[in-house]
Amino acid sequence: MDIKVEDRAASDADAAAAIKEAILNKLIYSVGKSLEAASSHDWFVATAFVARDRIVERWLASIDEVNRTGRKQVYYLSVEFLIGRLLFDALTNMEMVEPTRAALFALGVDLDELREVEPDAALGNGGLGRLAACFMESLATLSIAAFGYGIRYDHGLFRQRIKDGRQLEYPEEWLAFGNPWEFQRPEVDYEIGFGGRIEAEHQPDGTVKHVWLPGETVEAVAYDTPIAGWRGAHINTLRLWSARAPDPLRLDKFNSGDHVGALMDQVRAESISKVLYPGDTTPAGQELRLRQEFFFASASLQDLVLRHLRQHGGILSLADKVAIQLNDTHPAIAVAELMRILVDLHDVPWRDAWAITQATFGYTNHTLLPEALETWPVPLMERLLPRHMQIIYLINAIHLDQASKLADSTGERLAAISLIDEAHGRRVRMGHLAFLGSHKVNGVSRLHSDLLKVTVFRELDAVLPGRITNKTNGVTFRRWLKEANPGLTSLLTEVVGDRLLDDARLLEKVAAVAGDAAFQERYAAERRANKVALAKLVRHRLGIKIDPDALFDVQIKRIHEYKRQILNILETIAVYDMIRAQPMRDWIPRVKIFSGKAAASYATAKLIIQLANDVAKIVNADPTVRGILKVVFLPNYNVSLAERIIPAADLSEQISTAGMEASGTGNMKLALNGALTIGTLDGANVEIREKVGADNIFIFGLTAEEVEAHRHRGIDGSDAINRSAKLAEVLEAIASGVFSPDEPDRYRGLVDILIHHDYFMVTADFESYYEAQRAVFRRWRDKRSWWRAAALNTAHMGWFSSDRTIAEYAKDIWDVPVKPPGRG
Ligand code: GPW
Repeated sequence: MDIKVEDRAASDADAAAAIKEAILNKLIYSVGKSLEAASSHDWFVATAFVARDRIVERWLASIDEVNRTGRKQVYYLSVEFLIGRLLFDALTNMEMVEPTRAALFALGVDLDELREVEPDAALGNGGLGRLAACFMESLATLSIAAFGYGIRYDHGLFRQRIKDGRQLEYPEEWLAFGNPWEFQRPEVDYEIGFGGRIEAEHQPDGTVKHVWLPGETVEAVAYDTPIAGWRGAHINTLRLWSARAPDPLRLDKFNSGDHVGALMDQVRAESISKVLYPGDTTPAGQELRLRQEFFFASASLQDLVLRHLRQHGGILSLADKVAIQLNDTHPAIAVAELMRILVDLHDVPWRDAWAITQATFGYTNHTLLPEALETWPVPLMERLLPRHMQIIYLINAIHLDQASKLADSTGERLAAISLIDEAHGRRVRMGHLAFLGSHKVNGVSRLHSDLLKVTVFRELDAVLPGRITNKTNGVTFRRWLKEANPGLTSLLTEVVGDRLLDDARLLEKVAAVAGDAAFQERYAAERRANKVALAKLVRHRLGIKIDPDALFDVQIKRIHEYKRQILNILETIAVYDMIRAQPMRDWIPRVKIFSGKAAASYATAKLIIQLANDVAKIVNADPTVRGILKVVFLPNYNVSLAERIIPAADLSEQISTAGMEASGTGNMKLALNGALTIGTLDGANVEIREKVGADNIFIFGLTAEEVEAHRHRGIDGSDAINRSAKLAEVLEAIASGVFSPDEPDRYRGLVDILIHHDYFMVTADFESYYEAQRAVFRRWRDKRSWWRAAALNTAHMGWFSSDRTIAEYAKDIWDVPVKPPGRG
């Protein structure tokens, strides 16, 4: 036994020595710096290269294995991949963290400092993009042969600064110092057409062949990033497309002195992959967004079809060897593009092409919000993608013809299921196109999937029953438990064994010790260390001192009216009023932590940010409060900041208007790390409650059904306000300028909305939320009971691993085998 331990120590030392050599080698020969001259960034790049080398060896082996066996490939098409930093993902999954730490230590470098040097790859807005990143990791972990396809934006999600309480947006520059994880593939490029015209060629056999002659072409160039699964068992590729002009410049123009004009075509072409989510409030912005969507959908399809033909010879076997998942409707134009490829380029008869298309695609819906369901004006589609518009019309004609033969068909129903929305100035419904073109359509939580059947896809579900299924979201525990919270993970590993990250369901074993005083003490100690670290970060970034022993009440997510940060702010003010009324009561110290970005064009959301900051300013400076209540708005929320906040959170705010949050995934990350949830019965909260038990979660508010009924009766908030003196007082304070003395009317409009047009049910849910918060306090006073509940949350969250989610997709939608990790 002793010998074995010594052996392991010796081999750890060997591993560290080898990594040290490799890092030095990279620093000198790949970065081109001496030890003395190297900056932290140079050390980061050298270390990343060493990790990458290890990954690349296995990557090539994975690709070889997939080619040899000819097994089915999964393609995940997503306009967003919110990956964040990759260094710890790579080191963790290659099981290199400790030897790398030791190697760097021997070189006088601190791994945790290097970690902070890496910029976040923020190629996504929020939950949808982060889900895609978690899925990529789980796909590799389960040894599924998969590609992620997306866009390599030069500038990801904007950097947020808060000035005088207001959000300012700045361009984000993640590529400024290069990207050590990616491989440019200049030889992998495809022509993407736009505009132009269609020629109909009459064939000898009487059929007509359509040839699209685009008026403009752009090139898509591939950049590949290897994604390592847990324990490095399998490595997949994230292939992101960058736009190039076919001609780098117009030399004739340049030489005639028009130096700027010579670059015009290049600028126009490259604007496609310039920024994530270009503002779409103008027609030009909308057109750019559609160009982005077609650009990456077409490049991805051309690429995967070529790979399929090389591996398997004929196009007719496509659906047997390829599964394509559409991450929301953003890539939905791929349905028409695949039909064009099959029918126009490979002469597949329409009916067969349609069968292949449907068998190949699956579509995931992530929202019920009408304004988020994509539709494109028919004239824009006709101009930009004329052949695709023809194909969409034909798909629609056949679909409506079939539906009209059903017994209960009505004109109203046909209008509802048509690919063309005639009611809002003729628009193509991309959700409908994705639905028709797929064999399975899934929502992202049970409640959401159920609601899909009675709301947006009610009529389509009636005509095409059985297509809608549910796949409740999950998160990768490698990043959101082990990397974000290594201390807690060690403790949990002691309890459940070192296969914890191979099989998250093992966490159930923690339930047996949740009431154990010694375990609770260690659990709480890990939590406290994380809170001390977050307090330090808050102090450093904002100059605000917060008490690590206070209750950290956290709401971190995009700022949106339906997510109801405002409800949280109202409760904050109500508590502030109470503290001022009775300053000497035995208040429980609490810190309200907000973080999140508002869309640049979303005025109300930006006003909510300002209100949070204005309230923070007043409350934090009030001597009567004496630090009992602190309010913190942490700027520039991103994946890396989430990794710092989540392990330090005591209370997780998941308070959206019921029926509006499709799933949520932050709710899962927080509960996994031991925060108790205060939330509505919305999205995945419903399933979280089932798993962790109703006693270990604070549920309040109207249900989705009640919200619906309430809206029917009207959305005026006056009644609710009249019934709650507290709420009336809080609203009056905000409206009269207590928190905006420099501009007393600043929030008058916001309050008016709550009073007269409370679509999001803030006023209706206020009292119930307030009471739930009081229940939180009562529980917090009983620390044994609190830590037991926290540990039970951790114990019962195993089901929310994205490994479980991906295994379900593999079985029910893609029909591909999975190989769980850690078993040879
Ligand atoms: F509107 N989600 C998101 F459905 O982050 F497309 N961005 C989006 O554009 C959309 C959805 C879209 C989120 C949902 O709001 C959230 O509830 C869900 O957990 C997440 O997608 C992943 O499914």
